[in-house]
Amino acid sequence: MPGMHGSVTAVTALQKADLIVALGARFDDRVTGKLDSFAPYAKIVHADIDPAEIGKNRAADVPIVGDAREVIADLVQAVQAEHSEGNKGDYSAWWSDLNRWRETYPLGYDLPEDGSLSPQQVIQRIGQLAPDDTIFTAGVGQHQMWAAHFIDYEQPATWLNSGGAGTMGYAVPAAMGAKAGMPDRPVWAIDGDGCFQMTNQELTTCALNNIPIKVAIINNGALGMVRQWQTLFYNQRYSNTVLHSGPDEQKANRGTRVPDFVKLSEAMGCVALRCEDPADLDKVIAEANAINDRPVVVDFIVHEDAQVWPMVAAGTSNDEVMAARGVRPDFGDGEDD
Ligand SMILES: Cc1ncc(C[n+]2csc(CCOP(=O)(O)OP(=O)(O)O)c2C)c(N)n1
Ligand SMILES: [Mg+2]
Repeated sequence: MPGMHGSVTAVTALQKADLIVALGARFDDRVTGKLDSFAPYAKIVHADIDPAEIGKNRAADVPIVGDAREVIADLVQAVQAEHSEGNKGDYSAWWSDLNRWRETYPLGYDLPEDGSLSPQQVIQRIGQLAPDDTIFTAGVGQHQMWAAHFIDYEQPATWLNSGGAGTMGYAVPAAMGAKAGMPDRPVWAIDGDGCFQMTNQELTTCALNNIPIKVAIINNGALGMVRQWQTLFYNQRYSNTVLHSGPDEQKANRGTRVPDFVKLSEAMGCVALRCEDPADLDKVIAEANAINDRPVVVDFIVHEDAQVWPMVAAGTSNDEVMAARGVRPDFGDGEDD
């Protein structure tokens, strides 16, 4: 994934590429960062079914209007024709750069020191314990980025989210749609405690109409993504991002979170579970995986200060990607300037 919370390798590869083939891309600000410094060396082949997208943000050197399925087939033929002319290109130096960046800047996270649940670990374990054909959806915020980073998607169309459109509340209805369309496949909604409050009422419809989705509320007691910006750029002024009613200490506020998502979900006809202790994580996920006749909601009480890395701060250039906690990557060969 490139962009504001993309991997260092993906962001850097676009910044240093001399050719980008973009299929159905919007070149939105979450991907490009500061637009006039995005991919400065790249020629752009831009294919999109909507002619209004071509050249909207980034000028296309080769504009193609068409269905991606057909465009890809034609592009493959064109590349094969070049190859049979002997024009293959040598990408070994490029691949060794990419592999070095991948090894040096892998995605990762630290476990909280106070023994509370790590949101990244919760999401990673849900991904690992789910069958390969599971469909995942996500809301918008930190949990969305972690669901993109830490679940290994094994099959196409198993990751449904609103991307840069940022529509909070997407996870539950998207999961309903996926489950209604593919009733034999497990569907997990990875949701935030903020997002869940926008569309959770649809769970009543799930309970009444036999749409047994699974919902993981990554409950950090906060509008976490906005809180992250407040931590990093606004001197920890947590204005209007606190979703719990108790004091700010993590352990102290566990009992005072409003609403109580377990009671709320039970009231809507769901099985509701809560997990607060890392030692219970796998057991609770397995319990949720085993229930297939009713919607299940798991309230995972996670640490509120976990942050999403890497990050390109809003309005800055992708060249300024921070690998973690403000640390700029050092490519060791002058490549970082
Ligand atoms: C309708 C709407 N309002 C506000 C935002 C800005 N926004 C982006 S992420 C976010 C916080 C989401 O909180 P939560 O669902 O708890 O997710 P977390 O970041 O804590 O994982 C907000 C308010 C948005 N994308 N959409
Ligand atoms: Mg939250």
